[in-house]
Amino acid sequence: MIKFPGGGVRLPLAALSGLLAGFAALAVAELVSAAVRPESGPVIAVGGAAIDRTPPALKDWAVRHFGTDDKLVLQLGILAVLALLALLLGVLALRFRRAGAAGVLLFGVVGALAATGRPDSASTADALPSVAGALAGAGLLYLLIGRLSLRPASAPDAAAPGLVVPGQVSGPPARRPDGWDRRGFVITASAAAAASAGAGLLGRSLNTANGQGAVAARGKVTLPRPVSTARPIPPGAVLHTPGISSFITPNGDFYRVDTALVVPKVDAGTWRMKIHGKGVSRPVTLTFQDLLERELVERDITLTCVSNEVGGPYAGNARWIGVPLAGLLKEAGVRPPSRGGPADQLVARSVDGMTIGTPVEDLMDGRDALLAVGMNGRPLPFVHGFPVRMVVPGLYGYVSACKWIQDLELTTFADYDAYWVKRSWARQAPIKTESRIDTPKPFARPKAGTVMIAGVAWAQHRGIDRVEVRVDDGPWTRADLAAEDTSDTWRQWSLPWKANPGNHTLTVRATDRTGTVQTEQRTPTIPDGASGRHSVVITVD
Ligand SMILES: Nc1nc2c(c(=O)[nH]1)N[C@H]1C(S)=C(S)[C@@H](COP(=O)(O)O)O[C@H]1N2
Ligand SMILES: [Mo]
Repeated sequence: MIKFPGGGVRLPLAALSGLLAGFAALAVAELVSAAVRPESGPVIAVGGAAIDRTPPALKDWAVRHFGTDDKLVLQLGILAVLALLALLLGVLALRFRRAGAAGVLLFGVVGALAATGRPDSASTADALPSVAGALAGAGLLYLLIGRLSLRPASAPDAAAPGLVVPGQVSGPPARRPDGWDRRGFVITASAAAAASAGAGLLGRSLNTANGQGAVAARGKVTLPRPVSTARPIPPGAVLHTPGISSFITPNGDFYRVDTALVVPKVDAGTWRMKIHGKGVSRPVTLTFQDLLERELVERDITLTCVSNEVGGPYAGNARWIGVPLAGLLKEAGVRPPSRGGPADQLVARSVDGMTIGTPVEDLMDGRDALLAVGMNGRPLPFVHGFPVRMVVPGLYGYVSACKWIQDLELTTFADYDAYWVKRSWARQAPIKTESRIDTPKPFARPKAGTVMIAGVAWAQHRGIDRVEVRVDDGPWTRADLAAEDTSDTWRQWSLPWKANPGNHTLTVRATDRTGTVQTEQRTPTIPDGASGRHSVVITVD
């Protein structure tokens, strides 16, 4: 048991010192990160490292349960753990002053290792924010604990209280138990808190200012009119059943799945993308302007995440504007494997170090694989990959839809495993035929009578041929299918149902145009997407 001589108020003050030291460390790191690399402070670094190392099953669970909030939850979690450890280090420092300060330094090392170990880390300078922060924090803790240390009382011949042997009658205390520098502590603590707040705020605003150039550049982008516009959406393709997913997903409602704790703010004015690698006879480097000056096409394509559970929300349909990727690859001299090309994988690399590998054969088989620059009539939103991302009909996002692209490399699946493949997801992953009941919602309590069952079904690039619904163990009944926009988009469906009172299970299944019926075999999302049928249990009153 560690003893704290003259504990009392000094114990909570020591804990407070720990907290202040932690706060100072993070604030200084924030400020330094603005100079080294925007938004590269220790919490982001540790969070990023945690994301990279999270077992796939846990990450998948986090994505499912917190959705887009998973990153906020992670950062709040890290902050909570740090606060707790800071409190403990403060208390420890009261007894072992040097060890407490050294503990703060140790966290700096963890932050530095995390920062330099991230896939997008290019230099050891990424360790600077953590190191500087830790030095400031450790120094402050040492100083504050010094103020809390008991000063020798006026009697110079006093013995330390620890030397009193049990059984011996102790004389008057050699030090006054509260003989510490109250005034000094209050002054140091308040000055440090104020300085940290100042450094933190300054760092924050510098970091924000760093992104302003990119925001301004995006604001100035005017997308040229596509040479090939999307066919107008057929009137019968959009149902207006209340509760059904809107046919086109507005940008603000579009699902977001990525590993970026901080959304990259890429400046379109300085953006460059290289196409190079195996079988590339004419490597190219393109600017954003180069892309806008090419012939742009506009296509409706439904994107789906491999982490989407049966019935889950991670699918969205948008009208994309972009450069056909096949044409660019051909100009670079790339041939698909079926025409003797040596590369069977295109690896897209993003500014945040993500790598996504796509079969070259799929990219060049005539489907609308795009280097997208626009989403629903606007330049890509930052969260969806501004300035340039890939969109490939028929493939899950993790093998096709790299956001914030900065490099395209032709290679082989044998030679290179992309980010998610290293984390036990499949190398190749076409989207599985799926259907979802949007309405009624699970555990809804509609009134007896006619109830509209409705939802969406997708089998991108194959197309949906039929959707059927079953109530309890009854027969499969064909739902009314909305008109098809393209085989690359989802299809809405609905079925009016005469509902009798009681509990009912509604189940849906889709059949795609290859004749494949959505399997009832349940598989998890790992390694290549969930399968099974979506059911909803409701009570009819
Ligand atoms: N740079 C980068 N691109 C990425 C990812 C990522 O983590 N980083 N995630 C991929 C995954 S798993 C999916 S499903 C899609 C999602 O795109 P969205 O967030 O625009 O819906 O982006 C893909 N592109
Ligand atoms: Mo995904």
